[in-house]
Amino acid sequence: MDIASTPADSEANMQVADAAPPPQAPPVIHREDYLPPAWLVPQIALEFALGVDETHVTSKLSVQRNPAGNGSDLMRLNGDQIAPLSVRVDGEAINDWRLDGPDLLIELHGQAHEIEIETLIKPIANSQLMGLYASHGMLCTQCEAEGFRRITFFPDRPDVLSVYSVRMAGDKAAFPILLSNGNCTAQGEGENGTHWAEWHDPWPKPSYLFALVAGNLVANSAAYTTRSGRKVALNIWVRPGDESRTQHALDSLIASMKWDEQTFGREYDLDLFNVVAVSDFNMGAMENKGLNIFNTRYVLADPDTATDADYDAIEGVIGHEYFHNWSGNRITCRDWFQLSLKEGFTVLRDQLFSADMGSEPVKRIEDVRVLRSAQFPEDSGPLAHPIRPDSYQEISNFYTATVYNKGAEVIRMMRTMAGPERFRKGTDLYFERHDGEAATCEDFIKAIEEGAGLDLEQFRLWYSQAGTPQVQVRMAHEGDAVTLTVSQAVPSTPGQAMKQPMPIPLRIALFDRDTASHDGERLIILDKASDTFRFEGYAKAPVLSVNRGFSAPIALDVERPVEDLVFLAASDDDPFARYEAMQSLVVRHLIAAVSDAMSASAKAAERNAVKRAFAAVLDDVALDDLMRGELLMLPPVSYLAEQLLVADPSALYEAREDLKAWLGRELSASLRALHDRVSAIPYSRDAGARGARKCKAQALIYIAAADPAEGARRADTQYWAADNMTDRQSALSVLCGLDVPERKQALDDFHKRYEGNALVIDKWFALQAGSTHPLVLDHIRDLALHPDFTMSNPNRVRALYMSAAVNPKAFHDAGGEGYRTIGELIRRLDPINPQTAARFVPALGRWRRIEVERAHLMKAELEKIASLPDLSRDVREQVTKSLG
Ligand code: 0A1
Ligand code: ZN
Repeated sequence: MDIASTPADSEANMQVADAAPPPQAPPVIHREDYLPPAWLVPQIALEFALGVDETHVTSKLSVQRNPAGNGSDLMRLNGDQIAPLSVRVDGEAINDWRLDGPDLLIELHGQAHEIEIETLIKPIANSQLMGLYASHGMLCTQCEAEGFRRITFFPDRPDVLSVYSVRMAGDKAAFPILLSNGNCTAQGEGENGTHWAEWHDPWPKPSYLFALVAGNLVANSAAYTTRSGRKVALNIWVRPGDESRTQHALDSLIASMKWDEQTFGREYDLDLFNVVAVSDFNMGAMENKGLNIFNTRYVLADPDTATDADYDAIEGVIGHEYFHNWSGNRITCRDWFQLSLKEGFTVLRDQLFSADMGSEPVKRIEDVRVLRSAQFPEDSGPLAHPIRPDSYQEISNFYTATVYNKGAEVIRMMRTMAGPERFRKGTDLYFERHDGEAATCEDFIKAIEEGAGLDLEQFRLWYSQAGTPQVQVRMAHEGDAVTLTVSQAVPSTPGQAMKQPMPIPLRIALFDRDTASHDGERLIILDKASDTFRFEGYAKAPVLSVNRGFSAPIALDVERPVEDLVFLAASDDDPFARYEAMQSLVVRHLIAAVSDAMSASAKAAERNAVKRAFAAVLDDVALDDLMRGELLMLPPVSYLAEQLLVADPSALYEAREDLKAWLGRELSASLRALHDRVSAIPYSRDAGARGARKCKAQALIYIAAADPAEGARRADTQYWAADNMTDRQSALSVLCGLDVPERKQALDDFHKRYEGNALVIDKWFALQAGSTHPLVLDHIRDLALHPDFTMSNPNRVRALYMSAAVNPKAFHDAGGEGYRTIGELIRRLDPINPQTAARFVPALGRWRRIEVERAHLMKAELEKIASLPDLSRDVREQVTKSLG
């Protein structure tokens, strides 16, 4: 559909229609149909008379014909569930406006006009949490992607950039703090206990970056001086009582600002940077210009209530939103198909930042783990799409692991091929060339090509082709030469049956078996369907280490003896490759365990190889504990299932549990010694102590799997002795999976201890719903009826139901109870919060890759959802594609 054009409308002067439009398939929007807007809005002045029940909005737009537009006299102003109270053009009330569905159309004949529109909105009734909504008496906005149109009529598309002036007035007691983008230019007292504030943002921005917050908030503040000497006031705003948990967020913000100056040469551009934490939020956080709005989850932390992983996530998300100031705000997206332009690049930036702040190898492993468990399944299922999609029905459905995480991997490959210095030249050129513009992925690629001196002609396929490339590597050794035969196949995905070969950068090393060393790493680029690479000077067959550092986001099939994997797991000098060798050993063993393809003795030999590799990790004194903890983690069932065309998730789950218990028994002495050693290390936030806690959690898992009584004893001791949430949570997680009396005592204590702290009560729900307890489904049913459960808070919904959906024991229960639970959730949540409801569909959508009996049950749930007449566009799109 032409997103800028104005379809002919015979019903002139139609006023707001109350009746719902007849149900019809939502229109499909195509990337290729992009047209520049006919009208631009260089300036907008907004006035808000604030109230939780009703907020009155007056919007004054200065509009101008777009010289690059199609010359149409019709201006389309998008709306969503709003009605105009009045419309004025150049000061005169007009009534020849009309509605086209939810949008307002106004005919304009001159070159430039002033338009004024009044609307009335009801924040308290806004359960979708898009637009202006109420949360605990506070008012806040969420406008990305298309929320601004729920506040006022506007060309709500990212290529319309405006300078915003905002005035807001409201009851001072209810809303003592009034915030918007940019700088506060004036404020004062009004009548009857009201006050007002005016804000001005000098940087033109699209409507999705508009933000407003009004409420009772307190700030943890600091000052930051940029490298060119600009003094910036920083504030982390939270509800009174939460301020003691904001220091880590503030420290992370300062670190992000410094890092972006040093690493990408990017400096902040306003005198004020506000972050507001809100407990009702659909996503993680939002990069509104100068006024980031965050889910409390990514702001609040102290050792008693937040785990080490929570601390890391806060640092990463604070960095991510801050980095958007350049990759997203100064340069934004021309249209939503270009979402990965800002998201893929910003994820890469936040990954590099976190790596620099902590352990680079551990961060890399964590990022790959997320990619494999969230993005690989997406890429091989019915919702697969390229990082730059070609079409969508509801853009909210495209805030995906593909656009974000694979998007980051694709840009990381450019960086690998260019090297960090040349890559930086490319990003410098991009920022310089497109500053102030709404750009495209193609603009980014061209800037990197020119700035970094790369030829990315064929590489562009990574933007247009979906699916994880399957790469096969075979090594032959003859005389003193090694030949690698490398081939690729990009699988078919919906709408893309045939694929072309893509350039795949592979970092490789050839190890000497005796000295456990290699003669230098090489970068080879496979850009054909199949190719050979020859290396001379190897009298003995070396051990191949390939895709080091996960240099390409691919699935690798390397034929090599199990002994080579044991060797690499113990000796590879690339920490990622070492981790990868461990994972490959486990994956090989578990896939063999659920298939009949291998003899019992061969299976036992593979299992012994896993044990030897684990023993080496436990015994290696040179290894730091953060890395040790990482290497001890077993791959999740979702990743194991990816290896099979059709999987029986319960069989994989059982095999994984069996392996855990067997390793726990076989390595019992070392695991207990590890748990004892790390338990003696006192709490601190330094890497050594964090590593100790990670190992403590892993050791406990294996000990409990092997010997539940010993596991319960140790977990119980750890729970009650804990002086931090990391240890308390890892102990409670183990107790949750055991049928022991200590379980209920600890769970009751946890609830009582943290009553009133929503984020910790979320953990209480998540731990139970994600547990391996035999009665986990009964627990989930009871938790849904718990007085603390509510469908109106996305964090709480995710804590209970997302934990259930990713828990193979609960979700894939043979009787179908797990599928019914998630199906029912989607049906009940859709009318309340469609965006969050739609996020649960992909779990059921994988039915084609699941064994036939379960597949029927999953499909039946999808069909039941599809049969509902009033489904949201969000859920409708995901369900239709999942069934199609
Ligand atoms: N741009 C944000 C993500 C985001 C997208 C949509 C939202 O609507 C509820 C909220 C946030 C980011 O990448 O952080
Ligand atoms: Zn982002």
